[in-house]
Amino acid sequence: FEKKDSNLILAHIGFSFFAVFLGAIAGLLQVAQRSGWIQLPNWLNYYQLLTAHGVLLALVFTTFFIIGYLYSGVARTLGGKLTPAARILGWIGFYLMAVGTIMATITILTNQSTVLYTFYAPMKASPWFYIGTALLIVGSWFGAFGIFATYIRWRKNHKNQSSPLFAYMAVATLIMWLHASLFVAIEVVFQLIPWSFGIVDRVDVSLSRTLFWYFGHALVYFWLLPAYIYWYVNIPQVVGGKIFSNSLPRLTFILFILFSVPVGFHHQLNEPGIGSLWKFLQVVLTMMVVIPSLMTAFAILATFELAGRSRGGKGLFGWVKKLPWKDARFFTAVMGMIIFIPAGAGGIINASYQLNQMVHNTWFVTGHFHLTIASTVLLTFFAISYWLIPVLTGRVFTKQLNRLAIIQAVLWAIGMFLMAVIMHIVGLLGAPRRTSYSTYGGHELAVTWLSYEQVIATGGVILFVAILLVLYIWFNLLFLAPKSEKTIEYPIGVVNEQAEHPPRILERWSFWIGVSIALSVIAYAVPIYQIVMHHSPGSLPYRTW
Ligand code: HAS
Repeated sequence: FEKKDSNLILAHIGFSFFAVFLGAIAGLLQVAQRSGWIQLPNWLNYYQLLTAHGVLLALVFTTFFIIGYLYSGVARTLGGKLTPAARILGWIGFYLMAVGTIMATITILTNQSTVLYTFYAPMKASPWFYIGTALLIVGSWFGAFGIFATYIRWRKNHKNQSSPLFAYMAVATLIMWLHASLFVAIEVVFQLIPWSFGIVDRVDVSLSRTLFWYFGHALVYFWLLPAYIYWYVNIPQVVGGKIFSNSLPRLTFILFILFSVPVGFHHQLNEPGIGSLWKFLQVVLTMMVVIPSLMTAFAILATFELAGRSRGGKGLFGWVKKLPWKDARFFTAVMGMIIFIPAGAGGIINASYQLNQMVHNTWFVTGHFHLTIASTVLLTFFAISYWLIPVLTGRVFTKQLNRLAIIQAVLWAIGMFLMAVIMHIVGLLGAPRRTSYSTYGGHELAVTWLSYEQVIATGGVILFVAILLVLYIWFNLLFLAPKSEKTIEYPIGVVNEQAEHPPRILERWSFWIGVSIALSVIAYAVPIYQIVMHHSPGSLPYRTW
C-alpha cells in the first residue's frame, strides 16, 4: 500500500480497537451486575453500561473496522491504490465518525443518554447523542462514496469487464448500507433531534421504531457481509485453494441487496399498530434472506474441499485434515463459521411468526446476537486483523502471536458457549433481556434463572480475558512485533479456472437498486401510511409536523 492509503486504513482500524476496549469493560461490568456479583456505584448504572456496550461494540467498532477493511481490499484489487478523491472522502468520513463517536460516548458516560443501542423513543437521550450517531452514519456514507469513486475509476478504465470480486462485494455491501441507513438518518434528524431539543413535544413512537428497524435488520447484514467477503475472497488464498465460483458469490450479494431491507417487521412482530398481513409478508421475505447464507455455506465448504483435496486429502472427509488448522487466520474464522450454524438456526426460530411470541424480548434473542455478531462476525474480524495489520505496519504475525490467537479463539468459543448458549436456554424459561439484577421479590420462576445467570457471567469473564488477549495481539502487531524484511502478502484468492464468466446483469447496479426499492415499497409503503394516519397514542397528529 502507498503510505497515504495505509494511514487512512490504519486510522479506521486503530479507532475501532479503542471502541472494543471500552465496550468490553462495559460488557463485563453489566453482566456482573445483572448476575448479582457486584453492586455499581451511584454514578453508574446497569442500563448506562448496557448502552455503552451496545453502542461501542455493535455500532462504533463494526463501522470503523468495516470501512477500513473495505478500503484495504478495494485499494488492493482496483489498481493498487485509492483515488485522491477517495482519500479525501475517506478522511472526511473518518473525522465525522470520530467526532460523532466521542460526542455520543461522553453523553452515555455522563448518563444523559441511557437509551440502549436501539435508542427507542420514548426513551429520550441528549440531543448530542443523536447528533453523534447521525455523524457516525453520515461519516460512513463519505467512506462509501470514497469506495465508489475508486470503483468508478476502475470501471472507466476497464470497460466491459467484471470487476474483481472483492470490489464488487464492497460496492454491493455499501449500496445496501446506504439504502438502509438513510431511514435511520431520517428518524434521527426529523424525529429524535427536534424532540430532544424540545422543538416538538412528542414523537410518533410506532413510526420511529419502524424507521429504526427498516435500517436495523439491514444493519446486521452490514456486519455480516464483510465477514462473507473474507470467507469468499481472502480465505481461499489463506488455505491455498481457489475461489469456487465467480458468479455465485455475486448472486449471493445481490440477494442481500434485495432482501436485507424489507424484513424489519420481524423485530416488531409483537408490536401493535402494524397489520398482521404486513408482518407475515416480511416473515416470508425474512425466509428469503436466509437463502444467500445457505448458498454461502455451500460455496465455502466447496472451496475448502477443493483446497483440502489439492493438498492430498483423500476419501469423504480426508480433505478436512489437510486444512491449515494451526493458522489463526483460518482457524479463528472457521470457529466463527461453525458457530454460525446454530446461530442461523436461532435466527430462523426468531423469524418464525408464532415462535417469536415465545422468544421476543427474552435472553434467547441476546444469545442469538452473541452467536452471530459477537462470534461469527467478530471472530472473522479478528482473523482479518491478523494479516491486515501486518500488511499495513510491515510487522510480522509471529508464531508466538499465532499461538496466542488460537488460544484466544478457543477461549472465545468456550466463553460464548457458557454465555450465549445458556442465554438461549434461560430465555426459553422466560428470562427477559435488558433487565438489571432482580429476584422479582423472590418469585418462584425468577429464582430458577439465578443459577443460569452465574454461568452466563462466568462466560462473560472468559470472554473478557479473550478480549484482553486480542488487544495484546493487536498492540504487538501495531507497535512491537519485529519488522518483516519482505513485503507481507495481502491474501486475495484466485478464481477456479473452471468457473464460468459472471453474467453482465449481475453488475448492472441501477437495475438491482430499482428492484430493491420496489420490494421495500411493497413491504413498507402501506404499513407506514397506516402508522402515520393512525398515529400512536401520545404522539403528535401527523398534520402538525
Ligand atoms: Fe438476527 C434479532 C432473525 C442473522 C443479529 N439479530 C437480532 C438482533 C441482532 C441480530 C443484533 O426474525 C437483536 C436486535 C435487537 O437488539 O432487538 N437473524 C435472523 C435471521 C437471520 C439472522 C433469520 N442476526 C443475524 C446475523 C446477525 C444478527 C447474521 C448479526 C451479524 N434476528 C432475527 C429475528 C430477530 C433477530 C427475527 C428479532 C427477534 C426479536 O423478537 O427481537 C439469518 O440471516 C440467519 C441465516 C444463517 C444461516 C446459517 C448459515 C451458515 C453458514 C456457516 C457455514 C459453515 C461452514 C463451516 C462453511 C442459515 C453460512 C465450515 C466447516 C468446516 C469444518 C471447514
